Amino acid sequence: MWSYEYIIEKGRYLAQLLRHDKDAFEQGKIDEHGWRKVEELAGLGFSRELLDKIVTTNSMQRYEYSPDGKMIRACQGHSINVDVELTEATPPDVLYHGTATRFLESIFAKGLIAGIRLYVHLTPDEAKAINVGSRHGTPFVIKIDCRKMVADGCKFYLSNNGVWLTKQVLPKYFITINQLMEKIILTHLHAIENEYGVNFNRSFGFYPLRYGYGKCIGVVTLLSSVLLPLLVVLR
Ligand code: HQG
Repeated sequence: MWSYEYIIEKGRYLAQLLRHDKDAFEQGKIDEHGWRKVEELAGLGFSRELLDKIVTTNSMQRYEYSPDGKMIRACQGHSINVDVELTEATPPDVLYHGTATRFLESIFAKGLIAGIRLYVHLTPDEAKAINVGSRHGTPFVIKIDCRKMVADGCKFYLSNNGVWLTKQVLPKYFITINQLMEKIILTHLHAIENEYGVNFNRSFGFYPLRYGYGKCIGVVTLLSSVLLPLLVVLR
């Protein structure tokens, strides 16, 4: 009886009412655990049937009812300061964050920050991360070394709808950046090898990238500033 578009539109409005309605939170209409009365939402155009339809058809299972069915809340994604009783859990070794290329400069400098939301959102599903990123522009997926984060004491929470949440992700945990840096360094190394007919791997008997991109930058700087001019002269 409702069109797909109508349900999507109402779902978006519901997300706003449950995650970001600061006035309602301050007036006590949303409790400390994020619950809002179904009865009150009826006054805002959400009949019980409509709520049922939104809850059951929502592709990401964003909403849940209280056990007695009298209240409803969003599982994650809030900007209002509620405690939705998230479960602390150990994440998979790798999770993805979908963003847009226009944010990368700031993200590479500061890391991933929660912004207006309470947490940074991560997913084990790379395709989903691309979708999330494309909402903001040209998508870019950052791969995160959660194993290292856990080893360093960072906490992760798993929302009831399967989204992984953490307070922030520092750039040192971005596997993507390491990979990008490796690619850039390798490209330069190969270009230098081709240009000067040398093979660093053979010549020096080790593979510099094993030692991390920080040291590699040092190696490349050293090669380009000292050794290469020397090679050119000796040749
Ligand atoms: C970016 C959806 C500049 C961040 C999804 C993102 C998700 C930075 C944007 C959920 C930054 C925030 C959340 C930094 C992060 N500098 N930009 N240092 N750190 N950003 O909408 O993750 O459909 O608040 O990369 O499934 O896009 O709403 O977060 O691009 O789980 O249910 O700042 O929303 O769920 O955007 O999406 P958002 P998000 P729902």
